[in-house]
Amino acid sequence: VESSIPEPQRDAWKKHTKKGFTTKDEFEDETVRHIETTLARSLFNCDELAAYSGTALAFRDRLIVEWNKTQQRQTFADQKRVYYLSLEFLMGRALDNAMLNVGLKDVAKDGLKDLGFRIEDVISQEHDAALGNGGLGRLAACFLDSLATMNYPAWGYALRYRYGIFKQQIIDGYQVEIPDYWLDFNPWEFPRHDVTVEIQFYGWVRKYQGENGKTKASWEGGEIVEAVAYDAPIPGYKTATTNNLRLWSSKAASGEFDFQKFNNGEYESSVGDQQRAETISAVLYPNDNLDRGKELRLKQQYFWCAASLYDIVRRFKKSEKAWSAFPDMVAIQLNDTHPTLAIVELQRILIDIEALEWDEAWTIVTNTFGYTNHTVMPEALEKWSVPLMQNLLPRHLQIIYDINMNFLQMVERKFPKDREMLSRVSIIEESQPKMVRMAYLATIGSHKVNGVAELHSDLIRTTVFRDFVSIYGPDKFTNVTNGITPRRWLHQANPRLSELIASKLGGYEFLTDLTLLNKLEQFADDKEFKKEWQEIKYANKVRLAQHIGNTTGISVNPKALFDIQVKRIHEYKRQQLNILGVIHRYLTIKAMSPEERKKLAPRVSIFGGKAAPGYWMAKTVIHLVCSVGEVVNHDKDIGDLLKVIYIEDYNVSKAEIITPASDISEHISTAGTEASGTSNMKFVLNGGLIIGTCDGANIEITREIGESNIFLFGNLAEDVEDLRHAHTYGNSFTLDPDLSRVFTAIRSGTFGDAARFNALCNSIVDHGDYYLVSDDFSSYVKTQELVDEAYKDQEEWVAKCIQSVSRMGFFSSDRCIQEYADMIWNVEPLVPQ
Ligand code: TH1
Repeated sequence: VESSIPEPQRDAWKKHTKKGFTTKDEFEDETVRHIETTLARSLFNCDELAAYSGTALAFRDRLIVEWNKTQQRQTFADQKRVYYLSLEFLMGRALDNAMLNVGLKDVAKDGLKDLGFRIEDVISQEHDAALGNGGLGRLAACFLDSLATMNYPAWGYALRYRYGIFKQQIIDGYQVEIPDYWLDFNPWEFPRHDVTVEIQFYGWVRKYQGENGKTKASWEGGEIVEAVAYDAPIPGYKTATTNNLRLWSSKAASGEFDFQKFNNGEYESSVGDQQRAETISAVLYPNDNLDRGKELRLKQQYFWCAASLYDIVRRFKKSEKAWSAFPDMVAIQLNDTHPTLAIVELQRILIDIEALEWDEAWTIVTNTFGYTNHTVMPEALEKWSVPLMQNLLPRHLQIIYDINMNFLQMVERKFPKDREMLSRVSIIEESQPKMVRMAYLATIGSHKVNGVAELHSDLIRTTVFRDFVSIYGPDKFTNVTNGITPRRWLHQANPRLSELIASKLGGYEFLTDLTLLNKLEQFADDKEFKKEWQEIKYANKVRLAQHIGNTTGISVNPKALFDIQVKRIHEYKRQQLNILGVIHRYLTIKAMSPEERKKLAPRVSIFGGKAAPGYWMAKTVIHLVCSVGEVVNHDKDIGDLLKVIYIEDYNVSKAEIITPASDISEHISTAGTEASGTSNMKFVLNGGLIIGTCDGANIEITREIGESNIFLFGNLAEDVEDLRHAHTYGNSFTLDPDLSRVFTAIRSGTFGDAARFNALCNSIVDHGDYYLVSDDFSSYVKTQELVDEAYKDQEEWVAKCIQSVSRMGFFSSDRCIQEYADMIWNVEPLVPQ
């Protein structure tokens, strides 16, 4: 449908085109107008939530202007776009980010003050957009920020979950999950009821004779669910580029809602169909680094991939280019294997619907896709049962078999003598039932595969994808070390530090070229600068202490060393090692004389993070931390020397308060298990030091900031296999006496719930200690003692912090996006004007 306004009328149109506010007065005007008319409130009943809503709507209007222009510009430019497919986008709050990116936060601050509000109170009314579990989802959000800031024509595609990651309450020391219904009032999304796609499930495949006598296939029958697009603007920092994040929502297809049934009085079954369709986008699966193989999850994946590809193909077809030009116009990045079906769907569209030959289609497909691997944890590698896929996606399963056949024939030609190789690399695992290995499918269907930190990329080349390296050669496999956006994680979360840095560097250019931070290094010995630096850290700790006081009732001393571990709770991340260390510290203090105690550096051990609802051991760890806190925090012998805090409901907006307040943070995964980690980068960028293992991006952080600025400990990845072997097959297992003392205290009921905590101890003592807690315990404890010592010399400590921050330039997500753009996507920016 041609919908553009005819030339003669365009002047009238342009006369009324809105530019968006720029002054304080205009901001107030817009905000009050929204509060009074859009929200139908007045100055007699405008609470902070209404003030937030009005402010958000005023900023939204401003974003829309540039958003529309950006989309037009990108359409006219007719150049390659990037599509980032991710089942998770952990966006957090949008208002603060929008204010800073368009450079009008100060205007809003003054305007809100005029209207009777404090900007912080208004900002904190916003509900986090929490469509993700942890690092993988937050990485996708940082990438969107960088893509827009660097003016890349890029779209994000995801699902519009009605419920994001659950909210966590800690009740009597146990995690309780509360549904996160976040769509009540969401000014940032735009329903596009005219952008819909019909998505098919189940049914059968009909074979028929095509025009040229060839056998063709068509997917028929089954049921149809409708995908409706919802769009959210993604503003770049200090640029007019405002990209689009498109979220798909499921509903019963209009033709499908059975009015016949409805009119016949079968009300319930007709409503049931409706609800079943809506279930697809109802809820985010709350597992981080774990695949549970549920049918509804597969439905989500296909629904989202099919809708996104339909959209991408529709956009391409408008350009009327030849199909062979598709990879010149479209780059699709797969965030882990969750969107792997997009590969199969594009092949299906090209051969079944567009009638291309298999080989021609497959060349287009593989040139279009890139795949990012984020984990080597075996339980996280996705596999779908063949019978499940046969039932839900019969045509896709056939295409997967054909992809596999072609691939295996190629492998056989290349390695004719190696029969074992074929079963090792087959997409289909010959198990009972047979399984589709999604990581292999994603690798075979992409032109590049990347890991997310150097160690991780080396590991995947030598483990999961070893055979594929010999088949395709090493160039198909590459590394793009993760990064974070300095806009949110420095400028927004830590405005005072950002301002201090800007005052020394002569402006805020470092926010778009983080390597400029290196000019800070010369101030590492500057007395005055160090004092200001310390004051800011202290103020950030006071703020966190207030949050802790308000939410837990426990008062912590902001002068104490803040030791923080916040991330999803997982055995491989080893929160258990941390809490066992805390117990060791507690027992050690208890055994000290008052004189000895006086020499100690007071410490606050802060934990936070969600456990997957079905992960019993992770929940046990949470309970242990809370139980230890209950004892330690009320022990008169201990006082300020040790406090143990569990921060409830760790999420993006809490991270913005927590990260700037750390002295030391813990990144202590078993070597070789944490693909990258990204909070390690956030903490160092905010002037905190880290204690960590030689794992993930810790290794590159060490290389950049220098070994003397990080507290490394523990066994290396290369030794993990032998250590595990020794646990299982070795003769004797002698426990470190300190760890033994800790277990004795736990088992004797010092912290209550001895039965449950026994199981945790036993996983280490009797059941193979898969995560090597016992192997790393003593070096962990010793390294923590080094931290205590180092913290006493504040001059030296602050110098380390400044030096570290000055060397963090590499870890900007802008650098990642540059690498993806150059090495994988081959796309150019489109700079406004
Ligand atoms: C995480 C990795 O564990 C982490 O090390 C990395 O920094 C982050 O991704 C970003 O690259 C992962 N999250 C998930 C979530 C699911 C499945 C696999 C992974 S890997 C659901």
